[in-house]
Amino acid sequence: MSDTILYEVKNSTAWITLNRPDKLNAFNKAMHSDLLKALQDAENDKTVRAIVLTGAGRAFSAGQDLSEVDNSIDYSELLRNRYNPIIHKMANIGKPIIAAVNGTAAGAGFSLALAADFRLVSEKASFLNAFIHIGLVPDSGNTYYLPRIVGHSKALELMVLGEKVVAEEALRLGLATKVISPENWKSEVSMFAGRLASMPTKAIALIKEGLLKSWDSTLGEVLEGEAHAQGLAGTTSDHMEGVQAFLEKRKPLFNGD
Ligand code: T3D
Repeated sequence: MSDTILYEVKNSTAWITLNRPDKLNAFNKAMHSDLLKALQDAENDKTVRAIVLTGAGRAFSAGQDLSEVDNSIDYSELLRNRYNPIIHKMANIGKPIIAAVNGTAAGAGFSLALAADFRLVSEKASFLNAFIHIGLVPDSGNTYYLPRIVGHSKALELMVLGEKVVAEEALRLGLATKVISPENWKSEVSMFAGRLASMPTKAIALIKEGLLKSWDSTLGEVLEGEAHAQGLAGTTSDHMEGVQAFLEKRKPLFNGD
């Protein structure tokens, strides 16, 4: 818990809330380090098996706090030191991360949502590649994840034209895992997180790792990676439980080990 980030663990899920609602959860310096710490806490806590990342108030995040920007800022260093470690951490945490996009996700806020493993999107939410409107280029992994999710051509369109993508369009593009009405928001996000938190966590970690590596691997490397990962998954107690439950015709009870 800090001024800029709320952190709570409930039902094996870490809830991380970006908490600068009057600035639409725009990132200042403290929020970068507080978010990274919250992600590290969730990673290190063995009771946590899913992570929800969301925003307080009406926005998910409006990206960089533009009131902190002046001529003295070295953008390359800002990205290397503040944003990039967060995006790396999200990719490398061996637990599923859900971006619960409650409202606008703009600029680096959009990038943050893209770096999550799932995007649950409120009917009231939208995505905006706002960078072009201030003469910047998409950053924080946006040019990595967006074309991989929506395809090169659509990604270029969203980056260059900088038009708002509303929830239903996000679903159509594959940007949203699911669109949720405001009335059912909290319960559906909790249910989805609970579902992930009760799954075989180590297998999910291996899936994340394998998929990430597959983008710049040959077929041979991927096949070897799968063989290695399956060797590890095959030694987990969750695998044994899955097989046992199948044979006993009952629902498996996975414990994440
Ligand atoms: O350091 C670097 O620059 C390199 C890294 C860059 C990463 C980036 O993220 S660059 C992109 C930065 N983000 C943006 O350009 C988005 C700017 N915001 C907007 O375009 C709009 O606010 C939204 C589309 C997100 C939402 O529009 P709307 O009409 O719903 O709200 P609003 O009235 O514009 O904003 C409400 C308040 O939040 C307002 O403050 P006020 O007038 O009530 O006191 C507004 O100034 C503030 N706010 C919104 N976004 C930011 C912000 N304050 C600081 N920084 C922001 N990014």
